Amino acid sequence: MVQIYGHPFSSFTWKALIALYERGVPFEFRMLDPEHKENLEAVARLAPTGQFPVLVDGERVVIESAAIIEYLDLHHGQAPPMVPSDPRAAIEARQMDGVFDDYVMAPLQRMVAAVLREESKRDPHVEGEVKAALDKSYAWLNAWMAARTWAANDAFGIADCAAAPALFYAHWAFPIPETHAALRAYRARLLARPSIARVVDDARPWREYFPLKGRGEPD
Ligand SMILES: N[C@@H](CCC(=O)N[C@@H](CS)C(=O)NCC(=O)O)C(=O)O
Repeated sequence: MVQIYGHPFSSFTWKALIALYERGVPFEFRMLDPEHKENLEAVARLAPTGQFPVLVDGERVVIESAAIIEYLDLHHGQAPPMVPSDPRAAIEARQMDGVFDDYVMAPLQRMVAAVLREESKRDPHVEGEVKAALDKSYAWLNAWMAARTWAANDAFGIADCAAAPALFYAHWAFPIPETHAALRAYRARLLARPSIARVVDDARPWREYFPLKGRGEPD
């Protein structure tokens, strides 16, 4: 059976889990926490900088959430592929996967890293720079989503797997303005999807550990 190393509160673990649930793939979850040192050691060995999720399928190891999703498309599950098999349509899917990872999740991770640093070593410019980046991303995504249900190709796919955790956590820390109705409606649509409701619910016990909690409402 496929094994997935990750943590239920981790955004990139969500991305892989959503694809696993969407495609109905049975898997064994390998928890990354201090009680499971053997899992931490495995990930430190398998991923270049110990980042997760990591998928293990027999002898095969796949790192990077997007690569894991593409691997599942090819080898496991029954649903339509998360990345369309038509290479022309796949461009939009990969484009939007990158947009959510790089222009929503990455700035948020930068902010999380900044506040986890001890106070005397914090860079005072990070918050303003992250907010400016997210303001631009939110405005662009609001226009992109104006006539769309899902982020790419009119079908649920890899871009939505990336969007769900990115918009969930980003909105919690830097609320999406009410004027961005299309983007807010898209986030609500994502949260109503069963695969995504499941990862959100499974992560509830760790909410108090979100370093940016208290700035907005998660849902
Ligand atoms: N590009 C990677 C990003 C993975 C990533 O940033 N994972 C976070 C958890 S959400 C992580 O490993 N954090 C721990 C660390 O950076 O040491 C992917 O798509 O899988």
